[in-house]
Amino acid sequence: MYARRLGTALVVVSLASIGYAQPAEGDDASREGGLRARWRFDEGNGSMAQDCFGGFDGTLYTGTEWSPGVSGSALEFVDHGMVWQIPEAFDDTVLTTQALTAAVWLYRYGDVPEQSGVIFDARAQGADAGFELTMSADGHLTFFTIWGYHQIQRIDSVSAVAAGQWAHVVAEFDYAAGALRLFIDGQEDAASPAPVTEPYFDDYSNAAIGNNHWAPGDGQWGPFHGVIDEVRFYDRALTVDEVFQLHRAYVDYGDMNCDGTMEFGDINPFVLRLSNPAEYHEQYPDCPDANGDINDDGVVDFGDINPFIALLTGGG
Ligand SMILES: [Ca+2]
Ligand SMILES: [Ca+2]
Ligand SMILES: [Ca+2]
Repeated sequence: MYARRLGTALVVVSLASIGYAQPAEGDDASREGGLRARWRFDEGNGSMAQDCFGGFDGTLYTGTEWSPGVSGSALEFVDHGMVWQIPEAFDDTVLTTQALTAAVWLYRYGDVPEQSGVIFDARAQGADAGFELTMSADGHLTFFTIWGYHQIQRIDSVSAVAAGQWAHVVAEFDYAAGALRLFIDGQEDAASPAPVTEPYFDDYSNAAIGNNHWAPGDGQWGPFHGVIDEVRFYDRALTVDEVFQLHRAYVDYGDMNCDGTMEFGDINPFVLRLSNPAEYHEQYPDCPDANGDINDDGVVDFGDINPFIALLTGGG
């Protein structure tokens, strides 16, 4: 019934004019105070991953592959894939407020049944300080901070990050509020108390993205097993609304085939996403669900049909 109604509505759309405004990406540092590092992975080739904000450039370990990203290019982390040798000053000089937000886009392959992967690793040698963000084999996130030997404050996500599509993940440590929080696709997923009284930053170990940063020495490889893009760190806890807006800053509303514009070619993919999400993700593996969530309620469903049409016809 819904498909029939949708089909009728889209015939009407085909007679109308098109207007579409590309969302701004939100690069303006003054609007997002506290940004301290940002790895865009947009180089697309070479052996370095530049931090375009803080200058904490990392080196690609042999085997790290460039890949299409949620924005420009990204990096694939399987086997020995890793951005490493991120200068140790990253966490002991820029995160001195004892509050941090890590934000990252992830594309989880989900085909490794028994492996837990590292997203970001800033633990000190000897594990007496630092923090780490990881993902379990079934897609659940874990974020923890360490202060003093083995004094771990940890939070696990309630939800699993879906495999085979892009997801925006944010991990926060908020000293003032005494809380750890995790967000998935702009929505708070988990929160827990964190009565921290000691620094969590380490002062003598490099950081890494996508793998255990000691693996070249100890052989304990822990690849994320997927693609990571747009890694950001802030020296404060972003608000719930800021996390939501940061996620939305990357969304190309209505661009269901991810060709960079919204036009009539997006109608059939939009209908497919509504009627058969699995088939949609098979056909458009690089497209985030959020592109179809036109009304910003966190799901792609029939409530997005009218906003989609409005956007397509320039009325949205
Ligand atoms: Ca990128
Ligand atoms: Ca399109
Ligand atoms: Ca929606």
